[in-house]
Amino acid sequence: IKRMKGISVSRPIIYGNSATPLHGKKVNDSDHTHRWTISVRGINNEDITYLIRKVAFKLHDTYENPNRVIEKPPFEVTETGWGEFDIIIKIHFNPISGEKPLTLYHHLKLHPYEEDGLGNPWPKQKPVTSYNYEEVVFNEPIDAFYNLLQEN
Ligand code: SLL
Repeated sequence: IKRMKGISVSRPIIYGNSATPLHGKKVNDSDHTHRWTISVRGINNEDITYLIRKVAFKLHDTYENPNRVIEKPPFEVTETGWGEFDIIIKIHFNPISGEKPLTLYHHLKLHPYEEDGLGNPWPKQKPVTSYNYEEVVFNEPIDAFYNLLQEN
């Protein structure tokens, strides 16, 4: 294996969640209050399949099968629930890269913590969002992976 000595390549990804209240609409007779989606994606919805092989989202243990593995885009999980919790996101890169998986943590956000800044309450239908930007750095990538990064 040949590594690109002294070279680092970075690629941006976005991860996080959106959530909307169910406004009392019952889901399977549960006490769920929100529908939410946790996702990992490229910037401007760029295709990141060259980079990512699969994404594992570890949900709270109150969920059935809390370990959700998504093998193709969109790399996301949509669920309903009543509470906020930390989601462990494990990103497995394209095997050609030889890179170790990257683990990220995201606090699922359901409730707006702020008003709109003008003292008005959060609009009822407006989704609550919490997204983070991550610059993934590959240090001294394997040459085949380096070439792939240059092509994408
Ligand atoms: C708490 N830290 O203790 C939180 C945990 C867990 C949320 C929140 C489960 C939905 C279901 C769900 O919403 N769990 O499967 O019924 O408050």
